[in-house]
Amino acid sequence: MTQLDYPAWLRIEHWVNVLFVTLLIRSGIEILGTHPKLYRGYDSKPGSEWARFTRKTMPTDKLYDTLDEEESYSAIISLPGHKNLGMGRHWHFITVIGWILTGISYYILLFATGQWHRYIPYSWSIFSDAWNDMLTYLSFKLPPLLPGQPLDAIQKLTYAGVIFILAPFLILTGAAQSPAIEARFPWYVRLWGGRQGARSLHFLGLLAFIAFIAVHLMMVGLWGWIPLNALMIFGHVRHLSWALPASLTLIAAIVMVHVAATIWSLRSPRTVQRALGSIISYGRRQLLRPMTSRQNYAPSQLSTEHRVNGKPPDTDEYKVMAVHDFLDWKLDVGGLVENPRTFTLAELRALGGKQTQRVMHNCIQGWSSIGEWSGVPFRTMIDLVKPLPQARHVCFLTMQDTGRDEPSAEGAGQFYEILDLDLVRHPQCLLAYEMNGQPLPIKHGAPLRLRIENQVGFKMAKWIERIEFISGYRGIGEGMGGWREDNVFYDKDVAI
Ligand SMILES: Nc1nc2c(c(=O)[nH]1)N[C@H]1C(S)=C(S)[C@@H](COP(=O)(O)O)O[C@H]1N2
Ligand SMILES: [Mo]
Repeated sequence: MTQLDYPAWLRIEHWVNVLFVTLLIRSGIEILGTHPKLYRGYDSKPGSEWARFTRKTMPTDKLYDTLDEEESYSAIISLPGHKNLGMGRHWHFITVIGWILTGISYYILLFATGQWHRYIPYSWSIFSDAWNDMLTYLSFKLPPLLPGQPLDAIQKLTYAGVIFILAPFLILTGAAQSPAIEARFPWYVRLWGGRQGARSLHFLGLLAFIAFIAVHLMMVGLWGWIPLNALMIFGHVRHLSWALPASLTLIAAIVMVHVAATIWSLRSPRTVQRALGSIISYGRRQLLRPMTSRQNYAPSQLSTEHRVNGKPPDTDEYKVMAVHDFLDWKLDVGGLVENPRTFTLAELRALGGKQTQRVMHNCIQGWSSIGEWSGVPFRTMIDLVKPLPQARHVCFLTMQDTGRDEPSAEGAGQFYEILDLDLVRHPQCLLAYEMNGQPLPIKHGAPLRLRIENQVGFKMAKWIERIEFISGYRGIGEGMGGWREDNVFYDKDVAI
């Protein structure tokens, strides 16, 4: 049998893993804080949460939106803290890429070198051994190690569980929260008991990981911090006196990375967004972009309540239009097209080819609901206006001025979002004027909003008044691809 020593790759990957897992935990808590409530099933009906991490109560007598529910957590527990969902996501995703690559190389090396003997049990007796170990620990003694192995039975089982079950479980429940994956493989969401089920399980996985870390640290202390750290740092116990300073130095280095990431994110979020976003977007585009939405939920699955994000235009002009059922409203479609057009709502309705889809809405904050939307498929619009060859993106401009309509928002100016042309050609990309068989309600974007089912909610502009085909967007707003990207540093490619 292979000698179960501590080869260099094992030691290096152990410490890299400590860095990645702690970054994932803190950035994950940041993401949780933006909608600090957990639900079962598919949707997040207000009041139906089984856990909440906020003391805020929401008004029942006036319209509030989901940004009002957001919590600001301290940077001690979240990365970077203080309501920075965009930054939290950048760190979560960049780290998960590194974590998955480390994990894959770890699996390969484990099996290639025979080190898997550490973790894979040989016989069923390991369970009774583990039980005995547990009793031994409870009587404040240390149990025997397995013959020829560096671990006792309970440790071996726990490590196997963390490496082969818990880590993949976290990755799988994470993936189940990607709108692109959900849209393409609705059965996969069902597997986890729905979108909110997956989110809740992802959270329970986090708790399990935290519990593991706590017990692991306790065990290392119990069995001997110094010799075990010597093994995990140097691979042998010949320099015992260096083990304590070396382990403290490593821990300090990991803390330094956290502090640097936090300060960097709070001081220059734009740089973090650009640097991390470009790597993440690349990966996401390769993996998730090709996924086409194939959702068609049953009418019985429609959510009875839909949360709202964004406050409606607060102008007399809009209110008068609303009173007149948007008779005076017009949609301009132009930019780099052969046939610029203007439509009234009646003209849009008369276009024909009305499409209806029952789909799940995923807000970047983590809440979801299933709704039925009807309107003009965006492909019909493309055929009508005929984009010129140089058109590569589409900009959706709205009647909402965030500074005016949502003074608590972090940013100001006209809300707009830009999507790549290949995305809006997807079959379930819709200019919706109806929701659940009724004219679109004001809070959900009347008279016209976008539905793009393999993306996160913030790309689906509500209260649209103009659509422009463009060749690039660096000159628009802050040049990041939308109001949210400009003002709150969200990533542009939001298929997860
Ligand atoms: N004009 C405008 N459109 C918007 C928003 C906004 O603030 N302003 N919020 C977006 C976000 S973040 C989400 S999740 C969805 C919410 O849609 P709903 O309010 O109909 O549920 O709208 C999107 N469209
Ligand atoms: Mo959202």
